[in-house]
Amino acid sequence: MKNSDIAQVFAQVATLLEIRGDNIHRVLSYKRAAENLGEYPEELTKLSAAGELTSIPGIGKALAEKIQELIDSGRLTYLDNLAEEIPLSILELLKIEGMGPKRVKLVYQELGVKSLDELDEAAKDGSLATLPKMGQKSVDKIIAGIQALKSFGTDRVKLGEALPLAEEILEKLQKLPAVTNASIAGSVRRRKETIGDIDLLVATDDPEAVMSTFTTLGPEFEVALNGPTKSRIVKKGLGIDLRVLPAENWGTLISYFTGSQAHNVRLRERAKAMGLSLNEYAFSKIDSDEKILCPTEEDVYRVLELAWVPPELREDKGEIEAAENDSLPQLITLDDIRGDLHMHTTWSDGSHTVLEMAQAAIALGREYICITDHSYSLGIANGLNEERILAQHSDIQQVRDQLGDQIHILHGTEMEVRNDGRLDFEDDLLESLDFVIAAVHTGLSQPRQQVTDRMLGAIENPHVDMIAHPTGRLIGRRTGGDFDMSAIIEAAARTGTILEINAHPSRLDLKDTYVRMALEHGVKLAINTDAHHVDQQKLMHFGVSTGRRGWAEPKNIVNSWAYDDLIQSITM
Ligand code: DGT
Ligand code: CA
Ligand code: CA
Repeated sequence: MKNSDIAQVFAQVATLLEIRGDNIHRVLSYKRAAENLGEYPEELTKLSAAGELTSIPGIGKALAEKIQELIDSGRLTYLDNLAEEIPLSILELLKIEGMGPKRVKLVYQELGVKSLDELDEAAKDGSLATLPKMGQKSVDKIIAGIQALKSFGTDRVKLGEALPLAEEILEKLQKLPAVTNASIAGSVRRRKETIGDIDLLVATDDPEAVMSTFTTLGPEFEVALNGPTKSRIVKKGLGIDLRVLPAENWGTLISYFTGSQAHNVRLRERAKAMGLSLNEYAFSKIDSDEKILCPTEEDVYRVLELAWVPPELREDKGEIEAAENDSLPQLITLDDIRGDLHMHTTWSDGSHTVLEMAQAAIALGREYICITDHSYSLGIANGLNEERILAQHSDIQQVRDQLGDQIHILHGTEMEVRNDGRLDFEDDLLESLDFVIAAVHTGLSQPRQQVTDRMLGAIENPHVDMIAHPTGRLIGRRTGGDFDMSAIIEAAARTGTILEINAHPSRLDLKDTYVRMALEHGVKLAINTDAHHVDQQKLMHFGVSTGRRGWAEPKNIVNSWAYDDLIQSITM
């Protein structure tokens, strides 16, 4: 049994408990356990054999016994008992926008709905609309949500899933002796937020050896196509293409298969205007048979008299013109990032203490972090009230004293913007904090004007420094609030409020296109991990990629600034 399988069982328990309306602390302890187990770097089966399961953060004796039962028998009696009360199949209903735990429970109890298809039916035959607090608008939203899930959920996967798999396979191919070049291409190289299929490229003089390794990676991969220069394997519905050419073709090969298609069309047009044709093998002179080989990608752009274009920009959104005028942006890089302004600890729903989060940040080379636990009206996350915020202050001070000048630790909050637009804390308290984040987590399905006004209210508050994950979307799951983004961007620019690029691969919010829009209006941005676990601090690069796709430079990203400059900017 894999760690992720065990984690999934615990996540199911947490969700079933939540639907049942169980004690919040119990729900959270299973959620935390699921997170810790899924991300645990060593195999749990090995740990259990050594009797060391309780050394994992968040795993006490009772949970360790449950893990043991799973490893020994492949089942968990506790989950089986819960599933007798509430069928497991209804968990998929939670993936639909507008379906929270309470509604899922209601449709099951009142209508006997326990699958997507049954919910679809109930929505369309009118029975769903008979439930309390369920107007026709909600019903329509649910129908749309089911449709979105059906198309979105099966077609494309998140970059956060595709990139690690692509890197894992690439590493195996790179190790082969005859491989001179190997790279990820396609939308993964461009770091699009969702991926249709993975594209891998290899330059070698021994294609057979490469293909044979690629088509025998393991039983989880189905071989869909096995050719001399092109093969395709499939893992759980996700396709992985591999193309192999000799090293002399590498530049044109990687340029061609990185795309995007729109960018390639522009490159070919430009080639044509210069009397050339361009494909994955080479440039060819149109009036003769002469070929121009490009061993590197830089060569391709040089032939076209263009500056090399970073893959994240290759969408035909002005990058060709910029490459022509030598005015491409100096994009933000992971190395530019100095701090992380949004993270959680065990004070609310995080898995690690302030000290552990700070130490992990130091290990990643961060110069500053901000501890931003949830505020009290987000009960599900064990949010802090005023009293606990004050208590947290001494905790943070202690860690500052202990770590000295290794890192700056700011004390902040991720404060709820409540459904009626009021904020969780009074101005006095906000004034006393180093950094104030406001966030909309609930009521995201409110009408456009209402949900936008709530956000604008937070932006206009002089104590609010930043808006977290501004649209509230979860990729592939819910589209986020129906915000008037122009109004929000205008207000953020005018008030100097920072908008976040949340680096979690399920969020990437602001998304690339809004990043670009915000920058065009002079909005300051921050790229934060929103880590609930020490390991999640490593997800920063996904946010950086999103920033790059939105043409962000270091000057636009406040947490790439020196500490003193950041402090000056937020206390202004
Ligand atoms: P995806 O897989 O939907 O996330 O997006 P891409 O960009 O990875 O698209 P994919 O896998 O169809 O092709 C990889 C790149 O190869 C694409 O960006 C441009 C290039 N390419 C080569 N031949 C074709 C073609 O016939 N059609 C398209 N659409 N792209 C092609
Ligand atoms: Ca692809
Ligand atoms: Ca492909």
